[in-house]
Amino acid sequence: MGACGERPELRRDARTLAKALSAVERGGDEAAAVVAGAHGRLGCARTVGITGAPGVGKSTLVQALGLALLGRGQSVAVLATDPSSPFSGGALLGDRVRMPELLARGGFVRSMATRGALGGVAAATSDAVDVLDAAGFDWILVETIGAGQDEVDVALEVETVVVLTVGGLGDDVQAAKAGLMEIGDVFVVNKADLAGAGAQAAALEAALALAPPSPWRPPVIETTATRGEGVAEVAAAVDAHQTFLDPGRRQELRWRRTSRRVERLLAGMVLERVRSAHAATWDSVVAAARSGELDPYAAAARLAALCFGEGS
Ligand SMILES: Nc1nc2c(ncn2[C@@H]2O[C@H](COP(=O)(O)OP(=O)(O)OP(=O)(O)O)[C@@H](O)[C@H]2O)c(=O)[nH]1
Ligand SMILES: [Mg+2]
Repeated sequence: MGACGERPELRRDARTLAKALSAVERGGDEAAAVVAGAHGRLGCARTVGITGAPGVGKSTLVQALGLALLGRGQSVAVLATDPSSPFSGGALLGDRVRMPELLARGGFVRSMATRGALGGVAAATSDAVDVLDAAGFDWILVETIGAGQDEVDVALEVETVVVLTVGGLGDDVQAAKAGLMEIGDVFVVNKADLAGAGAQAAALEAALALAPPSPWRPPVIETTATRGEGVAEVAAAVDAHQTFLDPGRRQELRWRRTSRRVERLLAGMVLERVRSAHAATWDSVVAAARSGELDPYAAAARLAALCFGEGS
């Protein structure tokens, strides 16, 4: 890992990047080759995830934050993941279209559909982050819908997680329902121009106060992303969290992420191997589980035994 300030010319040829990201999207050997090519040129980009329920203003905030970072003379790539593609098939071009200013100012924006990639959307995201990191971007902003475990996994692929909510949806802390309280480093209540933002911010503060003491205390910031209000505060909070991530903490994050990534890929590979090498048995065991003849543990154990050549 060389000195980040002395990296060679940015490899931001849009076509090369697009090809590499498409390979990552397809997964398999192609993705493996792209990731191998990026390996050894990683670790210089700062990575930030922006997650939250559909429509809370993630793309709007990402663009505004991206513009603030570009304004410092730094380079910015945005990755929008689309984990629920069957339901939001139309979102593919949407995120590009929603960030015209960022594109006009030289930001790179890419939406990813990750159907079928080995290890799912989190695997494809980490591969794509590698591609953009190796390409020399200073900042990689990952937008993802915070709606379930997949999205929590995606958020764990980045260093700084920004959880976006809005007010006016009742007393519940939306972030808590989606399992996002634990992973947020910065909490943002967007649409502060509408009613309920203050109450939502107070509810978040109250929920955070219940968390065990930790060396990083996540701030709660109100924004009106459409007007750029509060965006400088979000950028400052992201900076502060990045500073908090001293080399030791950053290294630890990277280790944990790498372990998860290896495990995820291994699990996917083993599953694929068993499925293709023992297709007939696979079908019959799954059928037996479906009919209730085998319980799920017994079915999984029987298929697992195939990996190690024990029984059939
Ligand atoms: N009033 C108000 N509207 C906003 C604000 N920020 C975003 N919006 C609007 O909210 C709508 C959704 O914004 P997006 O940025 O597309 O939200 P998103 O979270 O990226 O949406 P998905 O990617 O579809 O989940 C758009 O019509 C925005 O103009 C804000 O601060 N105030
Ligand atoms: Mg969006």
